[in-house]
Amino acid sequence: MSSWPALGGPSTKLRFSTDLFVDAPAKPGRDGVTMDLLSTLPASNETLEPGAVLLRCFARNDAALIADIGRIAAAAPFRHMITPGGFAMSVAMTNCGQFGWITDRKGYRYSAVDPDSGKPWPAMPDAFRDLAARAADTAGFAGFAPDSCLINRYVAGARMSLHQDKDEADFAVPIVSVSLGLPATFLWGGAKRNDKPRRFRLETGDVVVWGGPARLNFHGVDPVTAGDEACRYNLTFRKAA
Ligand SMILES: O=C(O)CCC(=O)C(=O)O
Ligand SMILES: [Mn+2]
Repeated sequence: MSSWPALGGPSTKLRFSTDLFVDAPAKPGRDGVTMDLLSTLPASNETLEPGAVLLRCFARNDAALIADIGRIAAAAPFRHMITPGGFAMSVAMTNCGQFGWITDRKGYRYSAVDPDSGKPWPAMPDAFRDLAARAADTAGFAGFAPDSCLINRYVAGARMSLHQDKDEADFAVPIVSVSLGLPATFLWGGAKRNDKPRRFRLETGDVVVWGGPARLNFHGVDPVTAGDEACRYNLTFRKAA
């Protein structure tokens, strides 16, 4: 990723505990008992611009996906990674798949092992892989086979500033981004950092896919607001190598 601004101040001033919500039980989402109305919403596709599509209500199995996140986090706990500039990110992160995205004082990169444990990242669940491939296909990118899934956890106040995803080997391969839990406001910018971003509200089950001419567009997330769920999760599927 490109330059991340200071979010939480120097790492010694980390404000979020790394173990918050790791064991929080998954609440029913759009496919759950308490949200029957939402589960009847039709899926719809919205083109943000050529190469970028918002698939609303695409992931119907959000509660099952959140349960999978819990299992992954039990093996590779969420942590607030440190930017090369020495600041803790407000978003807590973990990964699954062959490669995981990491940042520390040495820079942004992919790693085949979790630096906290020295072990490989947990395997990517088949349900994750299938969802990502179906979403990419629906958006017009057939044959997407991610080798990496970054899992972001946003508690209230956590945000992600405008950035490009550019640590991957091949920008011809698209990105699939799945929203789960609390809603969020997604910032969709342009090819240049100072292009004014448009804002889209993302709800649990919504998926954004971008590739082709939009592959390097700037994007980010406004501070998440507290709500009925403990937090927001985002799954970012990419082909790292
Ligand atoms: O949380 C999101 O919706 C976006 C996450 C993202 O852009 C990233 O992790 O690179
Ligand atoms: Mn990104």
